[in-house]
Parts: sequence; structure tokens; C-alpha cells
Amino acid sequence: MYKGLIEKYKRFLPISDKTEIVSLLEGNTPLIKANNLKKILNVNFDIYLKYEGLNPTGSFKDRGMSMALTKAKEEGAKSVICASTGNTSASAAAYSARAGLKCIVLIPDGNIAFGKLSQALIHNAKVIAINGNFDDALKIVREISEKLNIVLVNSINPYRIEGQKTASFEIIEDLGDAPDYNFIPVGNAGNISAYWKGYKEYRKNNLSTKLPKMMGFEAAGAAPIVLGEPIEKPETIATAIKIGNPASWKSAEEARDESGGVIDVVTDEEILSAYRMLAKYEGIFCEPASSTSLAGLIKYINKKDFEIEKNTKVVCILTGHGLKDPDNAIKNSDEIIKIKADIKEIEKIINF
Ligand code: AN7
Repeated sequence: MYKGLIEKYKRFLPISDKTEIVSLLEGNTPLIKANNLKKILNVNFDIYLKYEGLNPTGSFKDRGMSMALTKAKEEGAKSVICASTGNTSASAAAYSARAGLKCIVLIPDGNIAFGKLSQALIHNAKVIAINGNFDDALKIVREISEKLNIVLVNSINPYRIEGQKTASFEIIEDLGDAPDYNFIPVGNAGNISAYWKGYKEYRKNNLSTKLPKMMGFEAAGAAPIVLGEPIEKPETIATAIKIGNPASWKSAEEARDESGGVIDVVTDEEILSAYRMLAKYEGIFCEPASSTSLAGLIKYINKKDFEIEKNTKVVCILTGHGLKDPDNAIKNSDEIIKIKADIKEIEKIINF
């Protein structure tokens, strides 16, 4: 029986035999080969989608939160706190409930997807919406956590990165080796740093023979790393990555530089186009921020001065589930056909 990622990867994680593990059996997510996209994009390499939306609360954050709450509990904490664009708060709330700890979350008012908000609330977190953005919220929780001695569970917490690096282990195990390229969304930049750490650890232990190029993508209106300076008022439809001053900025640049990869931007239009393609051609529903990885891949397929070699393996990380954000799904689909309950009328419309 699968017992969660801490149990599975404990020799790579900072826990002891006595540690009481806080888990909802996160991880072990599928790596789905995208043959329809391969055909449509007319490429001669293989595309794989790491569907992290299938974690217990619907995003990759669960990997890190399992570790963060395990350690918070071990260290005797009574409560945890985080700032969030939504998924971190959903995950922190669920894992705190599991661990029996109190959870406080700060969110930017009106700027998080409804599904995520409902999760934080139903798991009984204290939800505080501020009239500021994610960066403002992160600044406040950093201060509060120090002042009031509450454990911070944003990805500045090193245990978060430890948990999240296990996604790379799974990819290597599924492919039999590391991929050649790893496309991934970048927001607060913790995840790209975590993946890179995971790939390096397996390489070092001879569990893989190579390292992927890390290809990170920010939304064009929220691209501080690409611009080289913090952005006061980030803007993007992909609210999960609407971040102007990422906490793991430096380690994301290290991942890029050490791997020979890039950090680049994709526009909201490119993000939404990839979002619809995943749903329409592969049957995979992820949230807009997640499709940043595929949008990045498409951008680089079309780039004149860039070539992904034949027969290589490309992985796109799909970080969160589409059901988190039903509003955007409906906005980006055909309209519902509304007519009276009459067979003849309906036949006219179906008429293939
Ligand atoms: C679906 O929940 O920052 O670069 O507060 O929810 O590690 O920040 C979410 C980030 C990508 C970016 N995809 O990852 C939060 C938060 C989804 C996300 C990212 C997020 P990082």
C-alpha cells in the first residue's frame, strides 16, 4: 500500500524513525504521455505531463505541506501561518486539520480562485483577506511568524522544498532516467528550486544519468525574474502566479543557470490557449497557472533560434487542478445552449 511521499522517500528527507508523519497520501501522481499534443504540435520528441492536480487538495503544494506540517508538529508547534495566492492556503489548511494544528492564512482580497478559498474555509483555517497583493501578505506573515513564534509554511520554510523535490524522483522513476527538459510555471519560485534539488540528488546518488534543462515560465504581467527587478503591481489572469517579488528568486536563477535552461515569460493569451488545448486534446483539466508550462513549451517549439532535439523527453509540470477555478473554465469555453425541453429542437442542434 502506498503510504505517502515521506514514507517512500524518507532516506532523502530530514526525518527520523520517531517522526510522526502528517500525510494525506500525497504524491505518486501520474506522468501522462501526451500523444495527441505531440501530433498537433508536430514535434519529434515525447511530451509528458506531470499531473500534480491529482494531489489530495488538488495541487503540488501538498508535497511540501506534508513535510512542513510533519516537522511543525514534531517541533511542538501549535499553529502555522502562510500568505497565499490560494493553493498554499488550501493545502496548509488541510494538513493543519490533519495534524491537529491551528492554521492562519493571509490572502489578497478578491484575487484568489473560488475553489481554493472554499478549501481554506472548510478546513477551518482562519482566513484573513488583506487589501494588498500576495507580496504584501508574505511580508506581513514573515514578520508575524517571528514576532508571535508561529511556524511559517510558505516555501521559505526549507521543509516545503524538501517535500516538493520528490516530484523529480517520481519522474525519474517513471521515465527510467531524468527527462531532457523540465518545463514549469514560476510564481514564488519555490517549486522550480525544489525540482532542481530533486534532480540533482538523484543524479548524485546515481539514480539517474543526466540532468534536465530547467525551463521556467512567469506570466508576462508578473515576471520579476525576467525583468530583473520586483514588480509593484503584478497582473495576470493566472492568479496563482500573480507574484511580483518571489521569495526563492536566487535559487530559481541557480536552477536556470546550473541546468543551462531559461526563465522566460508567456502572455495570458498563450497561457489560456495552452489551458484550453490540454482540456480539449488530452482530457486534462488544470488551472490556468499550470498551463504556463505547456505555453512555454509551445513558445520554444516556435522559436527560430531554439531546437529541442529529436527523440528527447520533455516534461511539463501541471501544478494544480482545473476545478480550483471553475470561473475561468466557463469563461474560456463555448456558451451553454439553452432551449426548451423538446426533442425536435434538440435534434436540430445536435445535427452532426
Ligand atoms: C497552480 O499558493 O504561491 O513558483 O500561495 O498555485 O513554487 O510559487 C502558488 C503558486 C504554480 C507557482 N502553479 O509555484 C500560493 C502560491 C500553481 C500555483 C505556482 C503556484 P512557485
